[in-house]
Amino acid sequence: MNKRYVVSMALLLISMLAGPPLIAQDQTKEEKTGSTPVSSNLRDPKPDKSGIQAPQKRLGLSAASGCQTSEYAPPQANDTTFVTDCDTGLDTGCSFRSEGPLVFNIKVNRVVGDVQKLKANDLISQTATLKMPAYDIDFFGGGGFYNPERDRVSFNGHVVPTEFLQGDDGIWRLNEFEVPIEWVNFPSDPGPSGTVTPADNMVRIDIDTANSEEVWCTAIDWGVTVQTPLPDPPPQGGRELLQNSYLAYSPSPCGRGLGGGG
Ligand SMILES: [Ca+2]
Ligand SMILES: [Ca+2]
Ligand SMILES: [Ca+2]
Repeated sequence: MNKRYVVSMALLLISMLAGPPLIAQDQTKEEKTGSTPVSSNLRDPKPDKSGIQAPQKRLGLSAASGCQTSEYAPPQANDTTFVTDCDTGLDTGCSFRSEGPLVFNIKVNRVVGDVQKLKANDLISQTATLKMPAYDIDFFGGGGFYNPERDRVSFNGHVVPTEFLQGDDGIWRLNEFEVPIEWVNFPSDPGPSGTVTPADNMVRIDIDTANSEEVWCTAIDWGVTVQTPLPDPPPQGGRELLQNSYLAYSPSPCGRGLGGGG
């Protein structure tokens, strides 16, 4: 047995033990996932003509989580935090422009009275915070072939100051926008024996505003508006103003001494 024969037998044995080449496995994987891999991030894949939905269309955690479709749980609602988790424009699956705009309503059920007066006396925050988890915002996508994803956010008809949703390919991102407190619709005072009718606050997302062709899709899980809670106890000289202006409606039974003198 010569030396060359031993070496070639050894090489044959090694190649048999190593199994099929890794490259072949990767190709098989890519063929299964379809034409354009999402990771290329040139554009979002659309549902094909057979009605089979693109991977992004199937959002959602377990059924046990109700309307929650992102990993961000909505905050607990209270008398300064107003939450909408289920609405027609929410939990839609990744939606393109022709499936939008995404519109949902945050109901505010707290009467505050004269916002300008409260603001002038530092008894209410200057701004409210609008929060929402947004899915798959390809803010840096397009690879030079298409404009990146620009989804415009409006609150009660006003475009929010920073205008667009932020995020990245294939992930949820919690977005926050500061809006002037005057943009928030509060319910009107129903009087001492009346019932508060919650005020509608409309959030609208115009999808993929930077491309003429439909390139990008997105989804929203929930929306929230938050105001800074009123000071408790009210500052010097503030109590009378609060009693006159910040009405008695409070779902919490603990009573903060803000009763509207009914
Ligand atoms: Ca994407
Ligand atoms: Ca997208
Ligand atoms: Ca939801």
